[in-house]
Amino acid sequence: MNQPVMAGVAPVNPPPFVKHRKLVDWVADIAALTRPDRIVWCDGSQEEYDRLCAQMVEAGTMTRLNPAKRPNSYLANSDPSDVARVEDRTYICSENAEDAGPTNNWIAPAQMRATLNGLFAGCMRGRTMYVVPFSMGPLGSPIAHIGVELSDSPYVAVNMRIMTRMGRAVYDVLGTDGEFVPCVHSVGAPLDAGQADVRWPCNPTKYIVHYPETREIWSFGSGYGGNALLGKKCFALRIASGMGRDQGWLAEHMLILGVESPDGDKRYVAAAFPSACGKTNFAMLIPPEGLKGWKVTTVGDDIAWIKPGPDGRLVAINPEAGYFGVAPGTNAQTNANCMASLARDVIFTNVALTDDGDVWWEGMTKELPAHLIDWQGQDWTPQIAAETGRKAAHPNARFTVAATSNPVLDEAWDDPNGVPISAFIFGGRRSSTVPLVTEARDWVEGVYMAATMGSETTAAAAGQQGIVRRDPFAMLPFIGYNMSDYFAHWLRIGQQLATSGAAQPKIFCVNWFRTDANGKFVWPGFGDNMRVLKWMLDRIEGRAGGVEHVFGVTPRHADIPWEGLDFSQDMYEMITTIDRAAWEAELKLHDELFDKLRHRLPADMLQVRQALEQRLAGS
Ligand code: O2Y
Ligand code: MN
Repeated sequence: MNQPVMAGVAPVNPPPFVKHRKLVDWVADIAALTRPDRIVWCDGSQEEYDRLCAQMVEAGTMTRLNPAKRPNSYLANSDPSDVARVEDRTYICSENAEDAGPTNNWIAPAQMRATLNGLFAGCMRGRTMYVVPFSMGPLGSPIAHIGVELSDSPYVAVNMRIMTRMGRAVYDVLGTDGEFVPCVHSVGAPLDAGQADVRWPCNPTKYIVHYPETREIWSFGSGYGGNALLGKKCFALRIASGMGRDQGWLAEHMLILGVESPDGDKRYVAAAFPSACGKTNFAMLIPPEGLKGWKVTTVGDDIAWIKPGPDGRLVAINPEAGYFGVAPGTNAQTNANCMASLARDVIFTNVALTDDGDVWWEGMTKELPAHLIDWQGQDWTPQIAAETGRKAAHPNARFTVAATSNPVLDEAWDDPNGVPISAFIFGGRRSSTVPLVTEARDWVEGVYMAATMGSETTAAAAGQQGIVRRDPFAMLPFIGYNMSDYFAHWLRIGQQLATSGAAQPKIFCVNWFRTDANGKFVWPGFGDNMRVLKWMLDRIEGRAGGVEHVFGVTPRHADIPWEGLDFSQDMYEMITTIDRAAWEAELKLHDELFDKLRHRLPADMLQVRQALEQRLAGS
């Protein structure tokens, strides 16, 4: 495809398999603005991946790990200022501020475009601009959508190859005029002629910007994770949530797992938990010995796109093709399947390097290594750690690995038709108040439960840690429009299911994190969460009992399968009792949330709140 050459601008030179005029013109426009030295059209091949990794090893961005220990794997260490998503620099730039809503940062699109035009002008000088075509979801699936990321980071290009279906086949799906979401990314560190590069270029000024009406993403200044791999949080959640609202589907911060009973009955559930609350562990759960014969398989560990299928039922795909999981705390006990996934072909970011060329992070082994190079390139020993509190790995250190490395990958994970969803699970991290598990009595009550979820801030977002915040649907940092409209959209989806006669998935709320008087977790969690999952499946089949309380329906001790676990009635009460005073205080916090969201808040939410208060008063 011919493209006029502009003086001083790298030639666009699209390869013959690119037949999309609008795409080529857009690449030319962005090159004219950002002025890269060269443009590389990624084909997604192994050869290209190996070449870019070798280039980054040469540049000092990555270290190749000992192939005898960790074949075909790398360690990247970021700049210490660029280690997590930057929520305070993330914007939803809708024309109307009210459409972004009170939970999002908003700047008028024209003003933001003026700012970004200034920042992006010449920002790729001295660098290569990679054209990264990707499909979110199985190629050609009716549930999938396409994006193209232009980035001056080879780290982004190789991570996108793992995290998405990236490469040449995407152009075949795009054809001459297919739709794609344009994503522009720069680390914001142009190089003058002859200027030496740094290991991890980035810019102290950061902007992660979404234009929902034109469905564009612009990211400046960060090379890390969700800020830079634009298919993930930016596209698959913030932009896609708006597409879902307009087109009648859901883009959710949810894992998807398959559960198969010993009799071979299989169901799929989708579960939303706040960032770094063990979603990957739940998605790869190994049932305990006592529940032999049960099998859990992974469709996805972080994001679900859910659409009504041909028969009206909700079906889901994982739009991603890999996992960008938190390393610290992952070990053979907490997640053996994940550890097996990480045996080879991994990019680690911000973990520590062992003396024999392998990786280590806090919680990986009980025994501490005698010596490491920490995530900032400094010597680390257990003594240094004890004296200074310095971590070997950053708490938000990550691994990037292909879904196909997961030993319990579901057979339908790549099915373009998606998998039918039988239940939604919403989980917060609460040390008190919220019971281990509660079933909503109906869809509206379930939406209320999800809307009022509370959780603690984590290392996944830069800023303060350990503060409880409301995190509706675990979507607070990821919703691309007004949160109240999002609640209304969920209510609408429920109504549509009801009127179409398709079964509404049941909605459950879980809390693995209640603590005892000493602040210790009471529930063992991890594989034992299978016990709760089994109760949910039995409820779906109408086979299990429970007790109704102010908030919904919770199993009695006798309703949970306890084979192989000594968990007394007293302990169970500790994590399931409804404390009236705590709930009265909780309702006040719900009011604070609803007050913030009052402008477009659906009346249903206030009605459920009212009913809850009345039940509490009568309890
Ligand atoms: O810090 C980052 O950029 C990664 S955040 C992340 C990565 C994978 C899955 N979920 C999350 C999240 O913050 O929810
Ligand atoms: Mn997440």
